Amino acid sequence: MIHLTKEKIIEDFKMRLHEDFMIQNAEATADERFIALAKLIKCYVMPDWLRHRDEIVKEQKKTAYYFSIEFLPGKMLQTNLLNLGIYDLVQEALADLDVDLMDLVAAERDMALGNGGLGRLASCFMDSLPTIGAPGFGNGIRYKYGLFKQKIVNGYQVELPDAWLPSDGNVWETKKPHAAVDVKIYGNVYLVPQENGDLKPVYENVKTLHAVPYDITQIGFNNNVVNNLRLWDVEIPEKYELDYPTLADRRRIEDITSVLYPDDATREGKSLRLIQEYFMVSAGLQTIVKSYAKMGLPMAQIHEKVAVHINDTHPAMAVPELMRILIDDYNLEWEVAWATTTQVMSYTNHTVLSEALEKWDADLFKEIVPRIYQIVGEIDRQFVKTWAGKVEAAIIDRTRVIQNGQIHMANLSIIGGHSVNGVAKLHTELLIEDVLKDFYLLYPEKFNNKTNGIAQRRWSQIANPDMSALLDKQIGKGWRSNVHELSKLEAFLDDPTIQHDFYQVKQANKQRLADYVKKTQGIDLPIHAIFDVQVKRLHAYKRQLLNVMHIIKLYQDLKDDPTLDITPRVFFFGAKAAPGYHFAKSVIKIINELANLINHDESLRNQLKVVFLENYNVSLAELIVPAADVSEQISTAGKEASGTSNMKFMLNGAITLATLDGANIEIKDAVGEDNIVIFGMDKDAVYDHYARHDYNSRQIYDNNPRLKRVVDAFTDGTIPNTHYEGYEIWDALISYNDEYFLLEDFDDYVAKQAYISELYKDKNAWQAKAMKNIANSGRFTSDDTIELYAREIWGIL
Ligand code: 26Y
Repeated sequence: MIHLTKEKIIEDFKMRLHEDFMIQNAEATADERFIALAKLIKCYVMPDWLRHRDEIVKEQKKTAYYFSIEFLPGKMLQTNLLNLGIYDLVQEALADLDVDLMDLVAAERDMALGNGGLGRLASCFMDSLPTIGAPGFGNGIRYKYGLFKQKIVNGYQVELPDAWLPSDGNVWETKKPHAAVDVKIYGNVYLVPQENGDLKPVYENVKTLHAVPYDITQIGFNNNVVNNLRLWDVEIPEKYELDYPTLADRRRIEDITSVLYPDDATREGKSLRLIQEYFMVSAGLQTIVKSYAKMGLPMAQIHEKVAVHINDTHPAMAVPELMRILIDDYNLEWEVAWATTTQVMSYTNHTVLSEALEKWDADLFKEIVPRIYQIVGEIDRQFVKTWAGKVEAAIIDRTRVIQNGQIHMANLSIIGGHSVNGVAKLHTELLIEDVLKDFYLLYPEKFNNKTNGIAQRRWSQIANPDMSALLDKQIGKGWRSNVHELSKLEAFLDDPTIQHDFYQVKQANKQRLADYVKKTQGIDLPIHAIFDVQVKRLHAYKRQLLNVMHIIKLYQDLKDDPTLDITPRVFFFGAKAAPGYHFAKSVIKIINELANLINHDESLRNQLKVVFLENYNVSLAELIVPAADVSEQISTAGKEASGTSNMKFMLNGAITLATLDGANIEIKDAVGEDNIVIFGMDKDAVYDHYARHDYNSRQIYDNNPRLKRVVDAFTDGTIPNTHYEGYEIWDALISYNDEYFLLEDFDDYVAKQAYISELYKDKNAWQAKAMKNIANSGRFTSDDTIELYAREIWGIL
């Protein structure tokens, strides 16, 4: 990057304001200043970006393309400044102009083109890929509306559109009209024999979409490497304007990149979703193949220069789409095309929940992507032919791509690629032993584990500047570029002065969160209380409800004995429920009504507070995570593939309260059994219940009076305004046999919560544990995770 001084930044910044807004700094708004600074950053990185791209082309470097239907970067300003190594310099330059950098940060909108873990992981990888110097680019969709904005009205979740994209575009992106490609959907396809005997597809009545890319620079940490995240938008091609004569026709096309995950309850919603998936995959692959073709190497060896990653099954059509391009456009034989395609493709599974294993009705598939349907049919036939007679017929029936008129996208991804990975050790084990065991029999060599990681610079240096400064003081600044140096903190765990310093930092972070809650909800929070946090999507398996049951128990204890002293606690929840997920929405209503009840009950003497934080997103996480004392990771064992907030909390010194699930197990291995609080059934105990069909929640309820009282609180009027929701929950727990084993795990959970309350009284012991978590969090850096993908799956390093 060019050499920068404070003076130069000041001069350039003023110039930007003049040129773009015709305004002097003193009169500019935070929005204008943010845009001016962002444009300046783009300008500064441009030489690196161009150089890195040229280098890849010139050296013909193998490149990985991460295909994902979600990216969840949050804000980019601070990360970009930090990675460029100009954070402090810019902060000082702005201060000279009487501008607070944080006001500019506040002006940036969160880019929330994702739902949760999977999208956030994709963005952590976008940060880590350039950081390790790997040629790895993202490929996704430029949604006009990201994940909905959550409002809580009368305790209920209300979803509003998240119009994150300013009308003149996102300041970080660059539109690349010259790189647009056409994507064909609908119509009929016939195979017509050519003179040489080959069959060529002829299309009729297709609809042609114009895919226009927007590129967002992804800046490596202090290494002058800049990669690219390419997001596709749809336009109506001028050439085919007549195909879309009415406004309604046009709108239907624009809808394709309108919203992340349109409601798929209707056939129309489903079509839109399928079109989104194909649109992104086809536009991405056409571009990739074109740039490979420019190298002048044989198409049959494309796998030597290109790796395509299928992030969950949404981009699984990458397999038949690459086959289509190689066969139809480059005349490769099926076998040759298949050999290279399977070496190009790799797939990550992010869930064991059967409802999330994507399937499409063959009829719909055939209607929307007729040529892809033909190719999938051939993939299926070839698969059956390959394995017939070699393994039991039943195995083939369960693993083939087309079954009972449905296309199984996970099967397509596994058969069509060379690598299948889970996202934590236990998750990968479960894939092998249970969910994908038939595939493991066929292709054991494809399976591998890549435990998730997080962009640690964001979750420490940016989100927790006070802790970062303290770390600098104790262990030097080396940890900022090599996060494994955090282990140096191990030497100070028992030093009371340093413990106290970390305690002070935590308290200051708690105060910031408390101020936010006061400002947004008018609730006063005691910061000497334990800040106990559960933030993640709302889902039955994540068991927010178990947390609620413990709160009800504490409430009942305090009401029974008004003189009772407990370690004061503030319980924080942040969670969005899928718009059509009824049960999850009822849990949100219950939490809000319980919060209302508890927060206004003076007889509790401020010992208990409950806060539901509206519209949980990446930016809010940056405020919450540094303020947590306790990190709730309480999913039913075997259900949470990995979890990644668990790693963020650990890095910020929270104590993990967890089941032996997902990456919690690896956190336990990292910090030792004494430094994590584990409760409840493990995966084997859960699976034993499945095998024996012997779980009986009613029996547990009948035999445990304390638990019964808690469960009955949902229906006996304890929690106001929740008559309907209370019965729904009671039914789920008792009438429908408690699918996620809350009742069985309840007693142990309560006991371990009591242990945490005791532990918190000993500030030194608590801080030693908090510091041990920080010291051992280095292994969860996504820089290391992505290095393993780069070496072991993609072969790009
Ligand atoms: C097909 C559709 C129903 C679908 C939509 C979203 C399927 C899956 C998803 C998203 C899954 C997801 O976010 N999974 C999470 O991925 C994280 C990153 O690997 C994990 O840490 C987390 O445990 C997992 O729930």
